[in-house]
Amino acid sequence: MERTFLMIKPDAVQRNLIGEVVSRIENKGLKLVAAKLFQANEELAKEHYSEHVEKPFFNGLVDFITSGPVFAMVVEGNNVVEVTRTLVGETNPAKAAPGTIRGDYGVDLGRNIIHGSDSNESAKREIGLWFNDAELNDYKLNNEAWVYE
Ligand code: DAT
Ligand code: MG
Repeated sequence: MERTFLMIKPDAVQRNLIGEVVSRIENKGLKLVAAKLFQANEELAKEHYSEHVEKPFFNGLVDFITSGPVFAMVVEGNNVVEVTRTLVGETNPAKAAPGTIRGDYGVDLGRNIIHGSDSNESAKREIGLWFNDAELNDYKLNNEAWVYE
């Protein structure tokens, strides 16, 4: 089992979409290991998006992500990075397929509803930035044998 970091962004929090998005993650069969509504400061936002520091959209992205609370999550499952990136959809909601979270709820690139780690290494780094060990819950869901072969 792997873990990934997912974050419902301030646009989706303001649009009352937390429940809708979390439902999709639960319905998929994945397990929530941690979750919190949390307003990031500039330092955390810059660290989280440090791979994009040279991009022209970096400052706007940091402003957006710190503009209100996000709903940060750690989610566990087999192959969870790939599974959740597929669930989330393409970066630009205008191009994301219907049925994906971004495809169903977003329109503009800078208001794309949710973040999901893009590799196991990013997941590890991002989980460590947003959560401490005591916030990560180790438990077993009793439906696992019905999700995984
Ligand atoms: P993703 O969130 O799909 O991993 P990314 O890591 O390339 O995409 O970019 C991080 C976020 O930055 C993305 O969710 C939205 C924003 N973004 C990406 N490319 C952008 C661009 N060309 N203009 C404005 N915002 C952009
Ligand atoms: Mg990314």
